[in-house]
Amino acid sequence: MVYIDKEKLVTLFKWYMQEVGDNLVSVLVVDRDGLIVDILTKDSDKLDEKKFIGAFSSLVELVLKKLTQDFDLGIFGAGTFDTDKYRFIFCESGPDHVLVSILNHTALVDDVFPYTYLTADKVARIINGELPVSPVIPKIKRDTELEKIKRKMEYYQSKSHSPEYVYKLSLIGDGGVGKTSMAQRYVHGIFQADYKATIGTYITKKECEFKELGTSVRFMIWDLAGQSQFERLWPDYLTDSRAGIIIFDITNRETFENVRKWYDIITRVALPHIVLILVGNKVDLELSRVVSTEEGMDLAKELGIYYMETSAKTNENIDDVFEWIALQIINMNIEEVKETLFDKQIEEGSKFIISSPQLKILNQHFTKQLDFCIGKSDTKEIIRYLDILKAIEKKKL
Ligand SMILES: Nc1nc2c(ncn2[C@@H]2O[C@H](COP(=O)(O)OP(=O)(O)OP(=O)(O)O)[C@@H](O)[C@H]2O)c(=O)[nH]1
Ligand SMILES: [Mg+2]
Repeated sequence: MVYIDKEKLVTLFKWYMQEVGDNLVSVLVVDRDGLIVDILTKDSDKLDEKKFIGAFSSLVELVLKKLTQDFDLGIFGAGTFDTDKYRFIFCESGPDHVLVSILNHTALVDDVFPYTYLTADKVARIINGELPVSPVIPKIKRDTELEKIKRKMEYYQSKSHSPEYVYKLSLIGDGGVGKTSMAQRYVHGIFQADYKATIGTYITKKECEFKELGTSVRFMIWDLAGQSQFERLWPDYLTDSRAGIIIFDITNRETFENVRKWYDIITRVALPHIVLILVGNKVDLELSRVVSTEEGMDLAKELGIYYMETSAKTNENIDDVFEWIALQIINMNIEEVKETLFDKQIEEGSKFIISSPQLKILNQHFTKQLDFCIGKSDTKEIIRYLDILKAIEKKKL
């Protein structure tokens, strides 16, 4: 019998209920035979919990049996079931458990589903017990078109990069390409060989620090479930992404062919000027490679983004991918400052606030970026930065 942190499960259920609101009457985790592992019921003192469970457990068991048959065929992810009073959402939560959400029958499941999957993924991780899991459920915005435009306007008017700001970074690509492995490698420094498909999305945080620059970029990493059964949730989870890593598996051509689809999905809902990078993962499996580096580069060029190759298994280039994104974010935000400094230098000959070590570091980073340059215009931009830095340096000396 595995130990399950029930306290954490209940805290998670509470968050889930809070985010979904009054329509969510009860949350249960059951095993595949329909036996209840844990339950939280709204206003449990008002409702007689035992009676409540009694009334539902046979129904839960019945529906589960049906779903489990499908599950054996490998197609069970989630299902809904309506009675005249309630709506049930069944959502697979790891190999042995199912999250059952009981809602008022008037509830709109489309609004609830993004939270359900997120909760189910966290339940699976809590039961698995290998890694720390936060029981916090973030707000998931489902905007109207007008709200979207409003927020884009706000974005354009927003101030430059601040280390306090948390950037939403989404990891996308087909199921099994290594998104979760990449996130876990980067955040927790581990690699797991067994494949556990992500349910909904898996969220972690990490700060990418640049000591020499005296700044850092904080990421909230949204690792998306790539399997197609989660398709209708993708736009909700990807909304407002500031950066994205599109991943394919260099040993699986189909995942490469779907890159364009992922590019379209994310650019439709992300913030303008999203920082994107294409990544070919699993380079440790060189003998099974079916997509060449050139093909990866060509596609990236076509999409106007950068390309890198990684291995979550051997940790090759993993930190670099995230660092590269962080630097792009910094670059986008310091461009204005740099230009002002440059103009000042020409017009007034005034002193610069930029320090020599900072100058050196910026130089190194821009030079390093030349290695990853794809489009001609990008190269021009970076050379321009380098020229500005050179001019600053000359003036300082
Ligand atoms: N050899 C090798 N295997 C990898 C690498 N990255 C991931 N894997 C394996 O590939 C499988 C799938 O990895 P995941 O990270 O779970 O894939 P995912 O993209 O998150 O999949 P979904 O959650 O279904 O979208 C697992 O068995 C991993 O161990 C890699 O760089 N090299
Ligand atoms: Mg995953």
